[in-house]
Amino acid sequence: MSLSYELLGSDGAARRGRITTAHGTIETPAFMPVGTAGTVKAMLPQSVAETGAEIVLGNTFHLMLRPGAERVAALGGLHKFMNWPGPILTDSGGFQVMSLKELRKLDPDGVTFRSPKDGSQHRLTPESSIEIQRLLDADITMSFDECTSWPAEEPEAAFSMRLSMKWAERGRRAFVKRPGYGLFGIVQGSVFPELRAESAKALIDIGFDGYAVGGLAVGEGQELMFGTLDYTVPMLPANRPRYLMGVGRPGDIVGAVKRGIDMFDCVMPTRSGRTAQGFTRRGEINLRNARHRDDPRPIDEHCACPACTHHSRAYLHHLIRADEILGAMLLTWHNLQYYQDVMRGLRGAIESKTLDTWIASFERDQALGDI
Ligand code: PRF
Ligand code: ZN
Repeated sequence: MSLSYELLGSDGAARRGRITTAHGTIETPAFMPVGTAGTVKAMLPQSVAETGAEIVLGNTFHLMLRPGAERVAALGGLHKFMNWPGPILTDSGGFQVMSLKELRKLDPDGVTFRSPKDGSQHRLTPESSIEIQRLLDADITMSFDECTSWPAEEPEAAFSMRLSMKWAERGRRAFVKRPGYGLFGIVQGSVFPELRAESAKALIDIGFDGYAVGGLAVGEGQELMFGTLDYTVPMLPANRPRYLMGVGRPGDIVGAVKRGIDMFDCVMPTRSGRTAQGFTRRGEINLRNARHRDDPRPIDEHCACPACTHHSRAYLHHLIRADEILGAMLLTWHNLQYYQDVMRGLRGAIESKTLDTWIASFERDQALGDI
């Protein structure tokens, strides 16, 4: 038996579910903090768990280069290595390699690239990506794909999507089935309905334990992203989890949950936490801004995170201006707490079938702005 998905309830297209993996369960809709290099930056693993996160994401690309997948395997796998006992999903590397631009070369069999760290040459194929993710001991392995760049003409998007589908099939064959572990396929096809349909069908024919929607949040904007989800998500099997890759801001997540997505990951809360950007019920704030200099209030009086329970905006502003590490730590914690609070709110609203009123209230608060 691979990992399992249980549909617990629904409100419109939105789903309340539970994924059971080898390392524990994940209540969905879920947000996965990004732990690219075996760490959710600036957070202890137990602090990540305290925010309510039940699964973190790791990256094939970064970990194969440093410290190396074989080394992680010899040390007992990524859970033990980073002291995160819960579920881990790893991205397959293709998306990260693409950002190298001139340092990579794509061919029908895979991607050759140079390490941005030391210039050494490496290669990823559908099979080697799956093998690396097995060595890392990922509960959820992602298919090796090409994220079609934006904007793309239809022929180019079709070629790219069909390559990803061939790779998905090769990955499925290379994947070693183990109880509680699973492999997800990734739907591509840019913003073309016929291509998304062809991609979804190809993946469903191969058969995966979950289905991701890739190739979005790459510059197309929220309206086109939601439009693509409107026709793509209904093509995916109802008895499998659905994951929207690399999304997003709180408003993007809320809109995608409404459209039937179960899982998300994004660097936004963690990266922003290191650049003074805070996410709140009242929208986004920049703690570097001088308006916070003399403010004794917390970021959000309703937030249970350490930044909000023990510290003023004035203190956080000071830490950030002084480039103190604690500033990044506290703001990262707050942002992850806020994201998990949003997910908890969404799960509760789906359970009670009050998602529309919950979303209306969420949008009203966001529009009010910080006070
Ligand atoms: N493919 C993979 N990882 C991803 C994406 C994708 O399309 C995206 C798109 N937003 C983020 N991360 N493998
Ligand atoms: Zn807080």
